[in-house]
Amino acid sequence: MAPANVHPGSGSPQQQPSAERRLNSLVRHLLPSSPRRTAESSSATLESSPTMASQVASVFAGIAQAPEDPILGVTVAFNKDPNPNKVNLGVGAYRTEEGKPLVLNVVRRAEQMLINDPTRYKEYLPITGLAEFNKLSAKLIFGADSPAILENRVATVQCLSGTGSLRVGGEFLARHYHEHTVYIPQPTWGNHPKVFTLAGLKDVRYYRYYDPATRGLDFKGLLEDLGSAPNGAIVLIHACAHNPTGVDPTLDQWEQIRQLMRSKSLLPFFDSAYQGFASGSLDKDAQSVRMFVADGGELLMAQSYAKNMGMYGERVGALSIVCRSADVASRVESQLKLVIRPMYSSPPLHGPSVVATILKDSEMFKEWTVELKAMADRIISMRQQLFDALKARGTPGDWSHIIKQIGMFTFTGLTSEQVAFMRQEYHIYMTSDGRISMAGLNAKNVPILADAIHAAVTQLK
Ligand code: KET
Repeated sequence: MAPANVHPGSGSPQQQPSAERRLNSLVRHLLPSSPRRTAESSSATLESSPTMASQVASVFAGIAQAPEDPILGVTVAFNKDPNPNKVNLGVGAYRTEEGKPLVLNVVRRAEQMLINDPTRYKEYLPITGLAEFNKLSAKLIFGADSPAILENRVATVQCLSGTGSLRVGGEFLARHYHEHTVYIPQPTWGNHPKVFTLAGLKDVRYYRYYDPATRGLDFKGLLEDLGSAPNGAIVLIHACAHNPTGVDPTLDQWEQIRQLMRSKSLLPFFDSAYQGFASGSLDKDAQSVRMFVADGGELLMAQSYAKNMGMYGERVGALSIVCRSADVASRVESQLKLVIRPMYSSPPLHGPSVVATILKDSEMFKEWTVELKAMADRIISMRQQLFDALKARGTPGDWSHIIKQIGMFTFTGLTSEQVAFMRQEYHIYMTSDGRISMAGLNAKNVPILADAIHAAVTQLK
């Protein structure tokens, strides 16, 4: 049956795909007649009429509601809370003393320079990203005088922040590395097991890392677990500022870990999401990684500029694979391209351009390190303030781990019930494992948090 009125220019019924034609005809049949109903207006009516649309069963009808992400879901819940005094200590994102997100001055300056440059265009980047950014990123983490860089043994590709770097690295290993067992610390960033499993490394296992009794490193457990791992297994290592525990090995412990791993040919996969946030020094925070590079062995490195340059939403990161020779590195890079191209083709341009502008200019680089140190120092002062506030309240328990742990988080030891209580009664939001993002604290909300912790530990034992 031909439609009574076809709007000029809307195409003849013969040009419409047949399923759409049948649907339009059904709508016309079901709807009360109107004087001028066209093919265009009929389909618009279908879409804008919830009653009509809901009468047709969805092809996705069987889909279950997925749970929110354990970390990013905290922000979703926080945003829904109308309480004006609510506090978000969930996601690891830096906030100023005024509780506002921070764009570093040096980043603003670099962005302005890029905008003012009329020679810049928006062509696709190569599959591997911005070459200059890749070189500078490798130097930042491995050191400008790194033998691996000088010998051209590093394959670096720009990726979508730390997560994307882990994912591309994981998929590369799943395709080209003989061992698919990957060891991650217990506990670790919640996304690690999912990223590796979906990348094709299906055998994800945990190694002991944290001892709740001492609130410190379970060094003995760590050595035992890595010692009994199959030769060649992949080991995910937090380069510094371990998330969520804020507990890092000492240099001496790193050395023992390195020796053990190399003796068993365990392949290190470093995750560096917080370079500069642990100590305030970029070089100091890269020491663990550089020890592993110095021995000439191979490793993977996932780097993120989300936290240390505040580039969160720009998704800027890099994956570097340190190889034994330049020849191997070049072949590795060629295979990384085959992982990336069907995934997202090529990475974005703006973020790495900003980062490269800063890294290559010694004066801007210096300005960055000053701003980075200021962020790290503010977090350290929040640790002291929270510790003092709990002491002043006589809150039961030893809270010295708040000042001992490093990086963005404090792993408080609060139970999930206590966390739920604090959300309910004080509108304080944190992850259910008791992790607090210290960067979300300021002089105004520290007393509220201390009151909440005090109430939680005294009322819910
Ligand atoms: N590694 C670790 C250890 C990490 O904590 C994060 C982010 C990432 C990688 C990924 O960051 P990216 O933005 O992809 O560069 N952690 C914080 C944010 C998040 O969960 O996405 C967090 O733990 O709150």
